[in-house]
Amino acid sequence: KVAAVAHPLAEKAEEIASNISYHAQFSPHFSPLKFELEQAYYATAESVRDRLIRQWNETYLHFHKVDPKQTYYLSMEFLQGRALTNAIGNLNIQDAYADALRKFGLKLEEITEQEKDAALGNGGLGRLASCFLDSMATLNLPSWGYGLRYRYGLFKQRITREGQEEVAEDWLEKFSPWEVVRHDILYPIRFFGHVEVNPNGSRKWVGGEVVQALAYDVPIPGYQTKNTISLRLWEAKACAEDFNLFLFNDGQHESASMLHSRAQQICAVLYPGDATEDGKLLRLKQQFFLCSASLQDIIARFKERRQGKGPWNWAEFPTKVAVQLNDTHPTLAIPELMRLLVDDEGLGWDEAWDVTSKTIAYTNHTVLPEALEKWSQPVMWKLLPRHMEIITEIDKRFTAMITSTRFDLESELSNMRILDNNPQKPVVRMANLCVVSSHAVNGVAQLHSDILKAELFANYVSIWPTKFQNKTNGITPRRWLRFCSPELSSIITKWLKTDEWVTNLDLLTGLRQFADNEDLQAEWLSAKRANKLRLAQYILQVTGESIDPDTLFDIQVKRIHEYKRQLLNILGVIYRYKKLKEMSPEERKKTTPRTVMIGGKAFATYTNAKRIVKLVNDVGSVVNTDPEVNSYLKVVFVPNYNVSVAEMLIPGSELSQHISTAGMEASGTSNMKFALNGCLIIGTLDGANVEIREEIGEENFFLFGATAEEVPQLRKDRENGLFKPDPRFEEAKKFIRSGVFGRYDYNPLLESLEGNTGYGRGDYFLVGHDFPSYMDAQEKVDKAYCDRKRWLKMSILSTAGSGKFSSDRTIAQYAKEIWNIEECRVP
Ligand code: DL6
Repeated sequence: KVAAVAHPLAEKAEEIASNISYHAQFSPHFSPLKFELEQAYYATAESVRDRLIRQWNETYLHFHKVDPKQTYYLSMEFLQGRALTNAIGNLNIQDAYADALRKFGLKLEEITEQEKDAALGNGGLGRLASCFLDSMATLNLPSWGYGLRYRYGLFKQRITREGQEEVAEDWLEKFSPWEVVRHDILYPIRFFGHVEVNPNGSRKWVGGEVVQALAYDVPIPGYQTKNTISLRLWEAKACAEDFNLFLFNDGQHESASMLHSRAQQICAVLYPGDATEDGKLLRLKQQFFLCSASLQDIIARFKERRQGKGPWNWAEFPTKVAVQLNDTHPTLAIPELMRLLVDDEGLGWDEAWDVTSKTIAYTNHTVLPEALEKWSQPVMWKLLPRHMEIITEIDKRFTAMITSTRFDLESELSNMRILDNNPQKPVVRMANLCVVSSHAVNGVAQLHSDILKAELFANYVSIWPTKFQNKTNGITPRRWLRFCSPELSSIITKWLKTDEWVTNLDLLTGLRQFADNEDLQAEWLSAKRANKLRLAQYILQVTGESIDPDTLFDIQVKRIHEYKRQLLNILGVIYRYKKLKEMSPEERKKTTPRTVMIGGKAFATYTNAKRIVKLVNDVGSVVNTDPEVNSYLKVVFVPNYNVSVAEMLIPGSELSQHISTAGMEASGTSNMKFALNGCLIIGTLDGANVEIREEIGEENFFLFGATAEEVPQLRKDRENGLFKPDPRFEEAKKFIRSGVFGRYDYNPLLESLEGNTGYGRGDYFLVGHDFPSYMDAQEKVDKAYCDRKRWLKMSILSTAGSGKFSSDRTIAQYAKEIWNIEECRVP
C-alpha cells in the first residue's frame, strides 16, 4: 500500500518506503503482487544501490578529473560476504531503512538475512582483500579491486554421516543486486597460439583462441564518506561469431556451442580441482584472464585520462598506477605488462622493465612449500608462448646479473632463478618471478616478514635490502565490530564519549582506564550475553543442538588444515571428556562448563582435513548425548562456515583458538576479529598472535607451545627418536582407538601424529610436542573464567588493545610505503 515513487536520495522513512515499493513494482524480478521477505530484500537492496550509484559515479568522475596515482589490487579472491548491512551501515542509514521496512511490517534484520554470501574466496587471503577494499574506500584512496566473477564461489559444506560433503554454492542463482554489468568494457584475451617475428625483429602473439573479458562492477562504499570505489570482476564470454550456426542447424548442437562453453568454464568455479592436467590448465587460464583483462583496462584508463591522445609518456605510468599482487596468483601481470608495453606499445625492453618493476608490488601470504606456486614450463609454453619468452628473458637477465656481480651467490643461483630447469619437471617459480620483478615485497605480520627475510627470500635480501617490508594485516572495524556487534559498539561509544573509534581504532585504548569499572563490566557482560544468546539460537537452528549460554563459549573457526591444528583442539576435548567421565558427580560440578565450537571447510581433496571434520562431528555425537557429561561439555561442529556465520559467531565468543604450529600461519586475521570483540585468545607465538599479545598485554593471552625458532630442532629430535610423548596425549589417542567415537578408521589420522614415515611424517605439525603445554594453558583458562571480574577485565583489555589491527592502519601503510598514493576525497 505504500506509494511507489523513486526517490533515490530519500532521507525520510516514508520516501525510502516508497522507493522500496518502486523497485518492487518497476524493477520486477518476481511475479507481481508478491512481497515476501525475498522480494523485499531485492527491492531494499536496489533502493540502497541507487544511492550508491550516484556516489560511485561521482567518485569515478572525480578520480578522472584529478588523475591521481591510483592503486589496483589484483586478487583471485574476494570474500565479500553480504553487502546490504555493510552498505546501509557505511551510508549511516540503518535507522531510516529499519523504519521504512517497519511500514511493510518487516524487520531490517530479517531482510538482511535473505542475502546470499558472495564467497569468491577461500579464507584469510580473500577476506583480507575485502577488508582492504573497505579501508581503501573509507580512507578516500584512489584505488580499485580487480577479481573474477566466479559463477560458483566457495562450495557449500554439508555435514553427513560420512563427514563433509561439498555442494556448489550458487550465489548468482537469482541475481546479485550489487553488480552492474558494463557492456562497454570488454577486452579480448588470447590463449595458445604462437609468436610471429616481424622483419624489424618485433614480436607478436597471434592465433590460438580468443575470449572476451566483460566487466561487472560492484560498488564499495566507504564509511561515512562519499567515496565509493569499484571492485571490477571479469566474466569470460565468447563472441557471437563463435557460435556455429551452421553446425547447430545441422543438428550438431554441442559442437556448435563448444567455444561458448569453453569460455564459460573459465569463470565457472573458484579453485577448480587441479589434480588433472586439464584442471591445472584451467587454473592457469583463470590467472591469466584476470591479469590480462585488468592490465588492458588499467592501460585504457591511463590513456583515457590523457584524453586518449598519444604519444604516451610511459615513464609517467608508474607515477599514476600501482599494481598490488595479492600473493603469486596474479603473477602473470608481470609478463603481460611487459608484453603489452613491448609488443603493443613499442617500448624497448629496458624501458618496459623499468615501468613494470616500478608499477608492481607483491605480497607473500604463506611460507608453506606446497602453497608456493610453480607452473609447468611445457604447459606455460603451450598456453602463453609469448609470456614464456618474456619470462625466459627475465630469468636470463637475472642470471647474468648474479654471475657478473655476485660471485658469492653463484652456488645459490639455481634456487634463486625463476626457471627451474630440472629435466624431470621443469617449472616456473612464480614467487621468484615476483621478487625479481617487483619494487616491493611484503609479508603480512612481523614474524612472517622476518621469516621471509631470514629464510625464503634471504638471498634476494642481500641483493635488494630495501625491497622487503612488513605490512601486518588488519580487519575492517566496520564489519567486524560496529555492524556485527551493535550492542558492544554502543557501549564502547558511550564510554569513549565518541564514535570516532570506528575510523580511528587506536582510540580503543581509552577503554583501558575503565577495565576495572564495575559499571562498564556489567554492561560488557550484558552485551556479550546477548551475543551469546543470539549465537545459541543460531546453533540450535543449524545443528539442532541446544547449547547453554552459561558455559564458556570456546570457538575455533578457520579453514581446516593440519598446520592450523584443529586436531590439537579436538584431542584436548577428548582428554577433557575422558577426565569428566572418570570424575564423581561432585567433582564434575567443580569444573568450568564449556561449549567447544569448531567450524571450517576442508579442501575437497585434502583427506586428513576431512578426517578431522569427521572426528569433530563424531566426538560431538557422543559427548552431547552423554547425560553424565553434557552439562559440562558440548562439542559442536558449525557447518558451512562463511563470512556471515563468522559475523554471528565472533561477537558471541569468549575464548578462541589460534593454535597453529609456530612459523606456519603467516598472520591470521580471525585472531584480530576475536580479540577486537573482547574474546580471549589461547594461542601459539605464530603470525599476528605475537603482535596481538604485545598489544593487549601478555597477561591477557593464554600462551603455549614451541616457538618458531625451536620448531626445526624439535622436528629433528623427533626424527632421531628423542621425542617423549606426554601420557595425556597418549591417553587421548588411545581413547579414540578404543572405538568410543564410532567405528570409522581414525588410524591414518592418528598415525600422522606418530612415527617418522608415511602418514606419520613424524608429527610434522608438532601436535604431540605442544599437547602438554596446551592442556596446561587450558587449565589456566578454566581458572580465569571462574573469576568473572578478572575475565571481564581481560576481555575489555583485549578490545582496548586491538586498535593496531584495523585494516585502515594497514592500508594507510601500503599507501604511504609501497604505493605512494594520497587521499582523493570526493567533495
Ligand atoms: O594474509 C592473509 C592470510 C593470512 O592471514 C593467513 O595466515 C595465510 O595463511 C593466508 N595465506 C593464504 C595463501 N595460501 N596459502 N596457504 O591463503 O593469508
